[in-house]
Amino acid sequence: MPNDGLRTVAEMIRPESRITVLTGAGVSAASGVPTFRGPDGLWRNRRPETLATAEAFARDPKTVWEWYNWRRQVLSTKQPNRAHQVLASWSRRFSGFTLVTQNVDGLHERAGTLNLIRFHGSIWEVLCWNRCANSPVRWWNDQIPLEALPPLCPHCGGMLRPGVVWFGESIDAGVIEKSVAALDCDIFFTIGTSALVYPAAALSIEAKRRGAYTVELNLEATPSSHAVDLAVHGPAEELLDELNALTNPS
Ligand code: BV8
Ligand code: ZN
Repeated sequence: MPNDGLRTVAEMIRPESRITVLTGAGVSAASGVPTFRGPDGLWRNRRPETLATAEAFARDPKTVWEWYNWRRQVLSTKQPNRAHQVLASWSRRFSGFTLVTQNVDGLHERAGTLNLIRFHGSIWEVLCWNRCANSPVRWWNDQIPLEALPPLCPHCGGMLRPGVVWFGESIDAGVIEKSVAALDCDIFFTIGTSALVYPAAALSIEAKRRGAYTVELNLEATPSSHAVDLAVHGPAEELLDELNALTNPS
C-alpha cells in the first residue's frame, strides 16, 4: 500500500524539478556496510569518533590504518543496493539533480551516480600526511589489503593518510561551495543519516530556508525529523524503490 507521504512527494516531482539529496550510512546498510552509530558500528570496541581524528592518527597511525584497511576490505566484498541504484537513475533522469554524500564507501560512484559531491572525501583516496611538494593533492588507491600499514608516500617516504575528512577537520571549501549552490532546489531529501554530524546536518535546514520542500527518509526519527516538511520512516532501499515507482519512470 503506497505511503501517503511518498505519494505527496511523487506528485511534486517533474522532469524539470531541481532535486538535491544528502545521504548517510543508512543508504549503504542494505549492502551490508556497518553504519557509524548502529549496533555494528564498533571496531575492536572503539567508536569511530575516537579513530577518525587527526590526533588519533598522529598518536597511533598503524591502528587507524588497520581500521581503514579493514573497512576497505569489507567494502571490496559489497555491492550497491536498490537505494544507490534509484538515486543513480535519478541522477541521469533529472538534469537538476545533485547528490551530496557523507559516505566515503564509493558505492554511489559504483552505481554510476552523476553530479555526486563527496562531502567527507573517499576511503579509496589517499594523500601525503606531510603534504609534500611533489605529491598530488590526493590520489586513488584501491589496493586490498594495503601492503604496509601505514602506507608510505612514494614522493617523500613519509606516511600516507586516508583521503577522508576527520572530526575536527574542515570540509573542503570547493565542496562546501558546490553543496551550498545545490541548496537552491525544489526538493531536498536527507536519506539514511542520523543528522548528528555538522556541517552536513545543517544542509537541510538551509535548503528549507531557501524555499525547498524538505523530506527525510530514514529508518528511525532523527533530531531533524521535526524540522523537515515530511519525514517518512522505513528502509531507504524500500522507500526509494516505492517512490521511484510512484514517479512513473518511463
Ligand atoms: C567541522 C569521514 C569545522 C571519516 C566523517 C559538538 C556539537 C556539534 C558539532 C560538533 C561538536 N563537536 C565537534 C563538532 C563538529 C563535528 C561533529 O559534527 N561532531 C558530531 C559527532 C557531534 N564535525 C566535524 O568535526 C566536521 N568538521 O566541523 O569542521 C571545524 C574545524 C576545526 C575544528 C572544529 C570544527 C567534520 C565531520 C566529518 C567527520 N567524518 N566521516 C570516516 O568515514 O572514517 S563523519 C561520519 O559520520 C561519516 O561520514 C558518516 O557519514 C557521518 C554521519 O553519520 P551517518 O552517515 O548519519 O551514519 P549514522 O550511523 O550516524 O546514521 C545512520 C542512519 O541510518 C541512522 O539514523 C539509522 O537509523 C539509519 N539507517 C540504518 N539503516 C537504514 C537506515 N536508514 C534507511 N534505510 C536503512 N536501511
Ligand atoms: Zn609525501
